Amino acid sequence: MFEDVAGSPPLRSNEADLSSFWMPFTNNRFFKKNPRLLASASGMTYRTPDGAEILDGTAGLWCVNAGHARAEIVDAIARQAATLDFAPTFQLAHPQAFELASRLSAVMPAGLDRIFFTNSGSESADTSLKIALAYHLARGQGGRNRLIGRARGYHGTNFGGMAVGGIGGNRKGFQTQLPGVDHLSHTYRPADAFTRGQPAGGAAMADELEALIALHGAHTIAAVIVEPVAGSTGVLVPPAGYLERLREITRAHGILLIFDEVITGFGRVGAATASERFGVTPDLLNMAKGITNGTVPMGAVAVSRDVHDTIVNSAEPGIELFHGYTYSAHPVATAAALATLEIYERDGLFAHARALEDHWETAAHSLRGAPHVIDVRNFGLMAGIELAPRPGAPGTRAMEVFHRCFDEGVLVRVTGDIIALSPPLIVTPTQIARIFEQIGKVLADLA
Ligand code: PXG
Repeated sequence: MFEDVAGSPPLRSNEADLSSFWMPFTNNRFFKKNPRLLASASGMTYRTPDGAEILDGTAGLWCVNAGHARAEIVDAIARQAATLDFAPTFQLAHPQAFELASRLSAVMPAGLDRIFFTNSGSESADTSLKIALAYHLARGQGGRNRLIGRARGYHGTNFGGMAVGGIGGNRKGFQTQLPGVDHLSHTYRPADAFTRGQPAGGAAMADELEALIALHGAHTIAAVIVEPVAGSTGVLVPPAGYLERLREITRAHGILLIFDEVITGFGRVGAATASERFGVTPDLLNMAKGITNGTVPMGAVAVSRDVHDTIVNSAEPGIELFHGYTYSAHPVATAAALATLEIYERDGLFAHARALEDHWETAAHSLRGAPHVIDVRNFGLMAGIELAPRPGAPGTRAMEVFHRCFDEGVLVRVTGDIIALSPPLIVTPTQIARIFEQIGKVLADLA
């Protein structure tokens, strides 16, 4: 509310503007007293409305993998909007939707060559869970309707993803959750602190799934969903053998395995997918974010031929899967994704990220011994720097690092007391040094 009264001080336009936008996952009351705004971006750099340059240590929100404002993507979006702004994909389609699905299936793990389009990671999560349920029903095993997620897992904020997610704060404010959901333990062990890359001992940890199967019965379980590397809760790297063992157990019991690769897809771990990097192929693989380099909302689920064919071939004549979105394979998002894949391939960005990984690891671990740092974790071009929380005020120490780094020109991301880093894959060694030096400088001077 504002008073438009003659004689009162002129209304600052930004006051009115800031009040209407209810910001997601934000302390709105704090932000609106201390706004930090981004006005433009190119390459590795954001600019504030005042013209200050901010080095992007987070690829926006884990999505701008090829760097900002790539001309080919910008042009493709503009051209597409002018040529075919929208086309339904219910009972109609446009050619680029098919082209993109084929191109995507070529970068997915072998066998995952059926693509369902969504508009976000959250929609990919719910889509993958629904496909898993439809698959078992189509096989005459409709009793398999239990879904298994993992503690500290993040699969977005829709009802399915929220339920299988393992973040208490994202669930406990909402009174209704999907029934029949259980969770594996997360894979973080404090004893693994400062491990470079993957810790050891993952197979034994994954054996916990056998215990859940013994508890519920395999005949009640539809799917297990995990992020190969948990991103949002602070870069939790899977211990060696963990994903392999999950695959063995799920396969042995007829349970589908879903990898949520919304963060790990498109080069973040030095390969097209974490599945490829770890050599473990799930039945369904969820994407979003980097699929369009963050430019236009889009997500997708890559589905195995068997899961797809089981559903499609066993359906009554007519629609086989009663699911989809107005904007599934939206023409503008499709054009952005095609241009993005072209850049990833032409510039060899996934291999480039892989080649930078050792350098990135060394730079990240240079913070070992810096004040408050109790762990450094890394995989691909991801790093988590965990700080000891301030007694009685968890989260405030990392939040202060975020604010001070921003004000001194480096964008980092924080979750709890963990600093999470995931730069665009075009980052240079000099920029990597700048990111970690900036964090070190702030930590040296932090209560
Ligand atoms: N799955 C995973 C693994 C994700 O990381 C989603 C699903 C949901 O995607 P959408 O597009 O619906 O937001 C995500 C999203 C953070 C952060 O700070 C991470 C995400 C989103 C916002 C912030 O770590 N990941």
